[in-house]
Amino acid sequence: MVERFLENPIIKTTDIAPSTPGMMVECVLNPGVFRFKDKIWLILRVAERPKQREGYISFPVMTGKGTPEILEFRKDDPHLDLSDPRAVRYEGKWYLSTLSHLRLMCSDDGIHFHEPTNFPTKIFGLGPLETYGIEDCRVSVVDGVYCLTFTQVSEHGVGVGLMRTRDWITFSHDGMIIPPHNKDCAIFEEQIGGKYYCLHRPSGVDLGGNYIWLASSVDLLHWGQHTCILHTRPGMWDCARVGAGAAPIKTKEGWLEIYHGADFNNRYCLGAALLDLHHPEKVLARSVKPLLEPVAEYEQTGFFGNVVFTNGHIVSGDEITLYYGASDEVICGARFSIQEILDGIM
Ligand code: MAN
Repeated sequence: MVERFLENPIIKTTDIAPSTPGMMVECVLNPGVFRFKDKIWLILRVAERPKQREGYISFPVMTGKGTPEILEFRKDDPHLDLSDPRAVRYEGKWYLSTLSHLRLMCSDDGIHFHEPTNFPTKIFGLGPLETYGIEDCRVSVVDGVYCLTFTQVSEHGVGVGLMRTRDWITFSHDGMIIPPHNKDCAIFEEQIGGKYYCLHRPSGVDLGGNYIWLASSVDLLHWGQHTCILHTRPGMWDCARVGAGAAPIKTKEGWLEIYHGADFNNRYCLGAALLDLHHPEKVLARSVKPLLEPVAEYEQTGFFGNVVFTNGHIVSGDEITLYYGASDEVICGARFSIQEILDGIM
């Protein structure tokens, strides 16, 4: 049912120049995807840290002034916890082991990507809510405007930021639209009953769980009427956490959402959910088995193995071209038929 690109992985860390001298690109992952000027564009997440010294762990954090500062700890320091490669915990305080920014690339064929000229290609975290970086950007086109929702990370927590642009040259910075702990926010590309809608994912709670929620808004900035619509499922591939991918795809059967689910071993797969066209809080169907599982070598081995994660796709007729991060280290592509997905879940 899934056809992976033969060229996978299509973007690797060695294809990407570090943002500043002295940095190493550790991961390129989780791209948002959009069409613009007759090309296919990715807004990828580039995760960097300095070249590592033997016996030490070092990583950058952004200062409020927008310049990176390097923190370094001895690996044998008893106050240090490095049990998750994505995080650093020192004396009870959490940091990320890499600092992420967003990077633009474009392509004529959707397979071979290059950095465009005449566009600002790097978007860095700014201000106190983005000192640990910005991640996993979704791009929805709403009323002809590209709406970028992305994860803002800082010592204050993880929340959803919004930027908007028409031309990818000037951006409005609309700040945090959903406060911590929250991520995986995808805005629907059409209004339903005169309102905008989004999917989002609160997390890190003791009561409840990592579930997908729906919210509505009249201006894309202020979100309310929050409704929990999709839970994790005990014993299944999405038992520990679920989160939306990119903007839901409108089909005659309903809104088709490709989402990620993880189990308690942090194995990330992708599945589909179908939401009612007029009442998107109603989940009509959902994948029993994943649509995409980490089975290829590049999906099982890397910075954080056994992960396939998506937040971007292009739709053309019945075909979804899905872009995804594999093992949190490289970018891949795969094609699906919408009809086959619908037939498989209904
Ligand atoms: C998080 C996400 C992604 C990442 C996965 C797997 O849930 O925010 O950034 O790809 O974990 O590590």
